[in-house]
Amino acid sequence: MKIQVITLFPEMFKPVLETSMLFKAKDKKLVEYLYINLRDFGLGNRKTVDDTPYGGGDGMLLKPEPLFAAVEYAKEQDSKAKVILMTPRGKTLTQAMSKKLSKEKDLIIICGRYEGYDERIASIVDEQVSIGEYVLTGGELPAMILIDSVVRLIPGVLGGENSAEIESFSDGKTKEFPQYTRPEKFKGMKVPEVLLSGNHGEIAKWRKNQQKN
Ligand code: 6GU
Repeated sequence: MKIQVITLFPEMFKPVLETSMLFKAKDKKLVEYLYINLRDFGLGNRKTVDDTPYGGGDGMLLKPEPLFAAVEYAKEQDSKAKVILMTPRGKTLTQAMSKKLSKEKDLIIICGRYEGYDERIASIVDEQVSIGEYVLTGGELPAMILIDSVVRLIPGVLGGENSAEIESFSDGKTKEFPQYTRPEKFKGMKVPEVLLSGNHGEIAKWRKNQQKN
């Protein structure tokens, strides 16, 4: 999967996407991250990307021309990619959405910034996505969250786990059961007896029961 990110702050992504599983996914060539700096599509000598809102109001909005030009550039690399706009006004990201997106061939993700963007960008976007009921300063952190949740579902990314195991949590509602590792006793807290029993039937029953709480 090729993921192109349109942002004014490409440097925010590298520490996150170049670490741990997200880096391993790239290293295994299961995913490719490309950053498109919106500033490069800014207008005039000053590479302007924002302007004041019609009708008045606080703050600046991302202008349509640089946004359209950046998306057109990304589409030239990848005409079939799905275009996603990160915005607090979008549909809230769910595990089901991530699963669907993980089956896409490629993605183009636009990060909103400042106080907003010119609404006309919506006309060339396939989906508007939010990550929850709160407002952040920009779409960069939400984009990284979306990328993390999508990339881990690409077959081969989570090497050690089998897909059935991933599947069982993939509705996003079924909680993971609590787990323990050595030592058996730590600061007076003991690992539940059933997990030490070797009785696989009882262990499975206990885990299922724990997921209901
Ligand atoms: Cl996608 N963007 C911003 N700026 N704030 C958010 C968000 C997105 N999702 C939740 N809050």
